[in-house]
Amino acid sequence: MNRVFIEDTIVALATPPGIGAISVIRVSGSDCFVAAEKIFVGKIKLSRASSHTIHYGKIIDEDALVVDDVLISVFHNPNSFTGEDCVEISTHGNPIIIKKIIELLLKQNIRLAEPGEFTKRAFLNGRIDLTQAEAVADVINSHSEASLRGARNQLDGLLSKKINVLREQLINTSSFVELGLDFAEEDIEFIDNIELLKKINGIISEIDELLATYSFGRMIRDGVNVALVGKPNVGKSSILNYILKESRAIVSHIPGTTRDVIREEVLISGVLFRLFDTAGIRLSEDEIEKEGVFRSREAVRNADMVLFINDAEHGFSTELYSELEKLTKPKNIIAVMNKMDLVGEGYSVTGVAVSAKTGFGMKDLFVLMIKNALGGNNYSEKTPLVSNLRHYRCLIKSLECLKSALITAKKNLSGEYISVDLRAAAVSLGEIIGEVTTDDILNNVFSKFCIGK
Ligand SMILES: Nc1nc2c(ncn2[C@@H]2O[C@H](COP(=O)(O)OP(=O)(O)OP(=O)(O)O)[C@@H](O)[C@H]2O)c(=O)[nH]1
Ligand SMILES: [Mg+2]
Repeated sequence: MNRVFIEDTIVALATPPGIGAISVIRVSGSDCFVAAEKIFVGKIKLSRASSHTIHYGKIIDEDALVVDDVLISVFHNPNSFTGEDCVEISTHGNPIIIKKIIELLLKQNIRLAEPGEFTKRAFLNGRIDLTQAEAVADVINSHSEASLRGARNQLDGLLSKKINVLREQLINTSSFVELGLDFAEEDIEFIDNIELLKKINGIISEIDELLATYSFGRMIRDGVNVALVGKPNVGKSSILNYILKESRAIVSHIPGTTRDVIREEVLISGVLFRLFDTAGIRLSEDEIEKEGVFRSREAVRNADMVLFINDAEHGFSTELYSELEKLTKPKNIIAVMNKMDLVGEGYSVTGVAVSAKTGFGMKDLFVLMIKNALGGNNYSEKTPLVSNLRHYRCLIKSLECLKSALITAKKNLSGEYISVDLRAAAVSLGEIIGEVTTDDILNNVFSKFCIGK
């Protein structure tokens, strides 16, 4: 679906601002060759150069002074990232040079790019769909290997392909229903009610499957929020420090040491964990500690995973465990027994046995944390994952329409109602891949990008 894209030509620095070995200035649009040629002296005219070739030369200013020697990469439409004619100028990485070259380009028929505008053009020119455009931002912003793999999965179009298949099925089904309406008087049916119910149910369960990947997809993309909670003095802060390999939180033998929630990030096996060390939970008259304990409970509510820490001196607190079960899903709780160095063999343990002092059992704890984060799912690299709230919401909308279609079909009501719902369900799926868009959706998606992308 290559749409012809006649727009102004845009320029931006594509590499981070500041000093570096090289910087890359990106220019995209129909005037880019003419504009670059005006400031470039090289062996070849850029507009005549083949696509995907690189050319050495000098950038000169209005007084014919050399600004820098550069390499210019040439891309002819439609075979560029944006789908337009495009040049990328590699310069020495000095902000003064960059400023000068961009100024020289701006004096021609070129303007500064808006955030995400290169990617937006790639989308509008049909080079990528909307989920892939969003994945470009995710790839750039990934903080862990796992989130990078998730973004890669989306950029490769796994989600788009799945959505496209479902959307086509929906459109086909509603076409059959509509055909039936046209031939209602002849009493010809193109899809019988049983077949229709089967189709709708099939698509509902596929959407359910996609929705089920969301909590995993989101954790992989944004990191896993882990609350370290337990009674005072069990060694929560010691465990945090052990995991971080630094003395981040104050540790003392006095119960009630930690008051504020302490937040730190750590990568374990390529997954980002955001750890929240909290105040030990107990009844306290102390105003500050009371607030700390209040915040501990908040941390449990907001966590994807709870490390419920106990110590071998005092044993497992069933009463606090019951309280935690009310604050979060039990499957999110990992019971940990700390201070195992203080007890002999044969001590019966509820949970993972560890010692923050000696490091005993910590590897087992990490394995369990990873396992819990993956939620027992056997998702492979090829499983389409939903990790974006916008996609999640569109899927929910689509599901609601399908459920309404199902009710109508079960009541054997007129096909008109069914087809309206099926069409609406298809529109919601179309919104995910950008087949159906509004300016609001596009602005929302692309404003999150940086300039130059
Ligand atoms: N022997 C032994 N002592 C430990 C271990 N972990 C922590 N401790 C000691 O237990 C005491 C309490 O440790 P903290 O890490 O401050 O405990 P906490 O759970 O953060 O306590 P609060 O912040 O008061 O709720 C300190 O004296 C630690 O040195 C361990 O594995 N073995
Ligand atoms: Mg503490």
